[in-house]
Amino acid sequence: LTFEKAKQLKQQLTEFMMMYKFALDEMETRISILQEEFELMHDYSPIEHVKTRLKSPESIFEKARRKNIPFHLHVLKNSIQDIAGIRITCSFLSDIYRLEEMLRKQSDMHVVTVKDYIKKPKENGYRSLHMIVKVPVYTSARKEEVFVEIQIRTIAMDFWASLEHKIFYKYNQNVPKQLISELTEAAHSAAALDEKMEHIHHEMSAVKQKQAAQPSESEQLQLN
Ligand code: 0O2
Repeated sequence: LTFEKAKQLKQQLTEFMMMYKFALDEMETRISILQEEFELMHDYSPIEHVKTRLKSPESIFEKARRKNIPFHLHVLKNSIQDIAGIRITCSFLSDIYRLEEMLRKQSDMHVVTVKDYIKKPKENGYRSLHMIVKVPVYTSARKEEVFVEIQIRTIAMDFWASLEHKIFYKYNQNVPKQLISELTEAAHSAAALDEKMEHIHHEMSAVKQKQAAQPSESEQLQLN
């Protein structure tokens, strides 16, 4: 490997990573527009918070090695679809699907796959809605469709997933049986909490609608 060749490879890797960073910037803007619009129209925010992460070149190559994917940038570009990741935490279950619908309606963004681990949780209890989308990124030289993985979940799902992730790494993937069953139990409790919160949310919305349909006290006095 000559110095010139090494310099060229480094430049190619920088350009490769740059497109994912721009794709995340693009997605963040789109999501914040949807959030602001929703807040103005419905008087509450369906999104609690948004977090983005860019896979490091090391973990991209590690994943490629694990999955037997050749180390060529043009192959990695099509085979590894979660280099750019965005995680959206919502308050309520229905907000997750509402957000999915809003994203699906964006005609210049292509939804590649959706994995619904809420309707069909993973065996360990993991729940989340995963979408792989292709978002257009324009640079001075070209337009590129870039893969982004969007994970949408509730606060309870996020709470569970972050603890499970920590435990998984702490025990270097050999989690004691007792802890696994406790985690699964906790996942069921989190799911039950989400159902309960959704129910209360619906009841609140019904009350709000009823109040909006009724004349206010001053309007009532004027009527009399
Ligand atoms: P990170 O650092 O969070 O991104 P693959 O991505 O190919 O390995 P697959 O089946 O295509 O696997 O992906 P899948 O099932 O859609 O899930 C990938 C991501 O979802 C993971 O990314 C996690 O972020 C999250 N996830 C999936 N299952 C679990 C789980 O059981 N527990 C927790 N805590 N998170 C999960 P990474 O790359 O593993 O890590």
